[in-house]
Amino acid sequence: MRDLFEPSGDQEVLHEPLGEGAVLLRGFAAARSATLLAAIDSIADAAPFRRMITPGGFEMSVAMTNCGTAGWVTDRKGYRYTTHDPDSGKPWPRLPREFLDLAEAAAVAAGFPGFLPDACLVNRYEPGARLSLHQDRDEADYGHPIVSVSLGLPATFQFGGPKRSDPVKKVALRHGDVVVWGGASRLFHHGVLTLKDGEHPSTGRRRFNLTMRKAL
Ligand code: MD6
Ligand code: FE
Repeated sequence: MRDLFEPSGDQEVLHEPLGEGAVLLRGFAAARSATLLAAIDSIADAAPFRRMITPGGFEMSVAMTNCGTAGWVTDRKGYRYTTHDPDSGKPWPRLPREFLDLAEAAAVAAGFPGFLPDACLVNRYEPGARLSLHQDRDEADYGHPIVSVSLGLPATFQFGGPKRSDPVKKVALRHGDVVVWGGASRLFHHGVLTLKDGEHPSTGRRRFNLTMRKAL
């Protein structure tokens, strides 16, 4: 199944279904990547990337920060959304207009009109970083999709099923790719394999991932 459409201007984008309600929009954010990366720099100036601690006491290999009315955090007390950055006590930086516009456009392209995120988790991977299989279930209403944007070095994404032990499909996510994920597979397990070393013209030895959510 191959479905072509126009995201903006004359750029062609490939629609790849990943599962029920999950679609990969190849290159959807490529034309806006410089703006997105500049916004990530501003967010990190106000709320620096940090490696959070899991409830089990492990330091995550992925460094994280947030913007929006709510931000996702983990520490010894558990996983949750907070309105303030626990490191500074300040509210998370605002969700930039460019993030909101992209999230809405990608959601429309994937068949989820009217998506308005209030939270964006920003992940930063350096070579060796990985994200083990997990579900995103700290949001109040699973009826909303999640819009995920990959920037910089490519990574292998694992897309599993409702059980942690379900087989996973491996998908390469590259600079500018967007995944919109809702519907029946909203609670499916997923993860990111260990980032391989490399050099990307826009981000150097790094991968960034934005996940925009309606958390509250
Ligand atoms: C990442 N993404 O790509 C991690 N979660 O770095 C996620 O964990 C994720 O891409 C929920 C929905 C989409 C995602
Ligand atoms: Fe996730």
